[in-house]
Amino acid sequence: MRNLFLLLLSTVFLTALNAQNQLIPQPKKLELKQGEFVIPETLLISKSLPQHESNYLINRLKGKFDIEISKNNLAEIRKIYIEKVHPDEWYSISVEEKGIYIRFSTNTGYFRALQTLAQLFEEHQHDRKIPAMLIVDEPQFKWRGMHLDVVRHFFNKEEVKRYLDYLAMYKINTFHWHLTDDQGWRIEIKKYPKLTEIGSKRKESMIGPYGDNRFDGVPYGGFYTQEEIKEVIEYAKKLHITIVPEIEMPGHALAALSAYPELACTPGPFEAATKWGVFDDVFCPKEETFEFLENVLDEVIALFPSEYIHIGGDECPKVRWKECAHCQELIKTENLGDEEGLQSYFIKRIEKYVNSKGRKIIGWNEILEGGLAPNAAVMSWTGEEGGIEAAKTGHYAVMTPGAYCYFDHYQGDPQNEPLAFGGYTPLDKIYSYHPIPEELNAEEGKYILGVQANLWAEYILDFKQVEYMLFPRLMALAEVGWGTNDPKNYLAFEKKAVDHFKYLDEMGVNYSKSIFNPSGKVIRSGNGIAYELYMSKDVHNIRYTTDGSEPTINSETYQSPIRVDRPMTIRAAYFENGELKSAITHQRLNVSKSTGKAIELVNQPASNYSFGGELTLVDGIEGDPKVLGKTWLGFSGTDVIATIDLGERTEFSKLYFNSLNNKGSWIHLAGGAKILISDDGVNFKEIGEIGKQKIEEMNGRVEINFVPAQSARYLKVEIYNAGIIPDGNPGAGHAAWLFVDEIGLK
Ligand code: TNX
Repeated sequence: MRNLFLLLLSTVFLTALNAQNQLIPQPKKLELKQGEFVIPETLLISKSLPQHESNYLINRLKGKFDIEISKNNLAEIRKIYIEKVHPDEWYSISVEEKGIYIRFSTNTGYFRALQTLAQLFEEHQHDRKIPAMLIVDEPQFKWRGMHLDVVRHFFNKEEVKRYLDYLAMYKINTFHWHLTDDQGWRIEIKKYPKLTEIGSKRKESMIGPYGDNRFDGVPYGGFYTQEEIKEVIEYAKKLHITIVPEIEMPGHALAALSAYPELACTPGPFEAATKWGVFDDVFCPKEETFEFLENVLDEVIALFPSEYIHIGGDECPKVRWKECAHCQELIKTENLGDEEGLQSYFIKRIEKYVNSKGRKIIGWNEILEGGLAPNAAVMSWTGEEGGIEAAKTGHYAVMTPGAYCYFDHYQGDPQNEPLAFGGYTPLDKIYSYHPIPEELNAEEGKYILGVQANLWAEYILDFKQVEYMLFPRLMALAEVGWGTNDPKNYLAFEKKAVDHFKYLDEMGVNYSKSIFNPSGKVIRSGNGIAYELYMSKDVHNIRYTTDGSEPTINSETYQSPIRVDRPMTIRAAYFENGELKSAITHQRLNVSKSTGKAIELVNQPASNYSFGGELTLVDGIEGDPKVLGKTWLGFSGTDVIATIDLGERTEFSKLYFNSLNNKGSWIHLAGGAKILISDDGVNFKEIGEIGKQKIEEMNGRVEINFVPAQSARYLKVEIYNAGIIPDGNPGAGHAAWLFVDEIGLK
């Protein structure tokens, strides 16, 4: 009897807990209470609540619930009172047996409350009872942004509105609209019609991986008229989303120059870019350029009501400025020192203009180079350093570091994913982010306006793929920005996200199911390697094979890391209740004489390109050109100097390694390599060398044969960085990246 009672009690308790577990972003404070609100056949919303917003709820839940605005003051959903004392986005919801009471200071607060309410209703669509509870909620960050690049590929106004719908559902409040770049100008400017007549079109587009250098031969274009822009801004306003437009300068300007070549330092002619990357032809800092940009900004400012105007500022090569007499003269007369000073002068002038119109500028972290404009805010993308520097000097910053916030990166093992930019940013990675870096004290931390994720569209061909890259990562971003993400409890968050999939299904959203796919990584095991499978779900539901066959429910159950003592392909899949739930992942492992041996590096790889540490170089997995983040080690400006201890004197006749060629991402083939051996690990003797030209001929798949065979215990492999990126390449003037993988020995 007592047990039965306990059982009943725990079921009651569990139901209570289960009854309310799907809110994303998690509210700041949620207390469950006794009792429940039973959802009536027709639910009335008080007519004293802001009606635009109430209509949103009615539409959002159409077909699931019958909701009406009341004719008199009798209603189940009621406003308590409006407290002007709270911040805009603050709200509280009290669900009681008699009704649902909402408090807020502004219509925005009410709208955020309605998102919570919509999720509560959806969760209880079938039992039609919402447990009594009190929610008191507000975001930690006031900038919770999501960006969309409509240049590399164009998404029409209806698609952009749909995108805004998605952002609103997860309480994202800022939409960063990337409207101009090298590959196209996408906003009508009345004073300069050629910007769209000519600048919105490109001859063709790059297809496939950057390194393939292939083009489709199909003209591409698209832009928004000012009428369409207004329509989208109106739409966003109803969703309480601010749109921050971006007009890129001084770099990423080829499309503008194709229409108005006189704004460049050289005569042209120019064409909108057909490939991705960074281009040398940029706006020339002459008077007519400033006049042009000010006129463009006038129209942009008249359209967009946002406090901030994004002026780009990233990746501006200085090659043209170096050779331009006017620019050099300007550096002298204005005492700017060098081209970086000139970039800073450029941005400061634009800032002054934008400020004179009552607005502020925000720019990518390169606007720090040569000195930041006085009132500018920084969008920190190459890492967190830009944001830290800004905050420490009293400037506002939005954090959007590539390693956490780039939704153009892969979200699962690349072999199961559509082609993406590179990198590896799975759901748990974005979920683990905290926008205020530890380097900042409390006072400085206040300058972090918030967080944003970016969706660059080089490899995003249509809106279905936009959805795929956005979901479910948008949900994690939402909690990061709301300040309620709890990385220790990632699995609880993942469960909520999976629960939301059914709503996305109902809406026909093409979200990614990559979290169901098992991932694998190589670990050391004895003096060799083993392959460990991992995923956020129970790994014991994984079945795998090593003989090349497809895993089925009858295949081996995964227990612990699989010993890899010979070349093999491991195939694995996740099953639930006997049913295949994931893609079948596969990994080829090439065991050679160096695989799994102790390896030491003199220079360390960059932290965001060292996924598996130095073992990556001898883990039996060949670097995959499709993915930069996982199978390679990436070194910025430095050489690979690796010493491998083979454990005992070992004979070998061939050494091989891969060096990646991806100039668009600033990754250059190695400039040369040397092989040395030793028996004591101290005194090394050179046994082979290979030059830059040979490496280029082999396109980075380097093989060195030894006749006669060599024998040694220690092996030192030196692979040299290409140095400074030469002019005419993306990133010219910066240190090249060297990406190396798999040093094999046969
Ligand atoms: C860098 S992020 C860029 C973009 C690319 C993106 C691809 C930034 C300010 N510039 O032009 O699309 O990388 O991830």
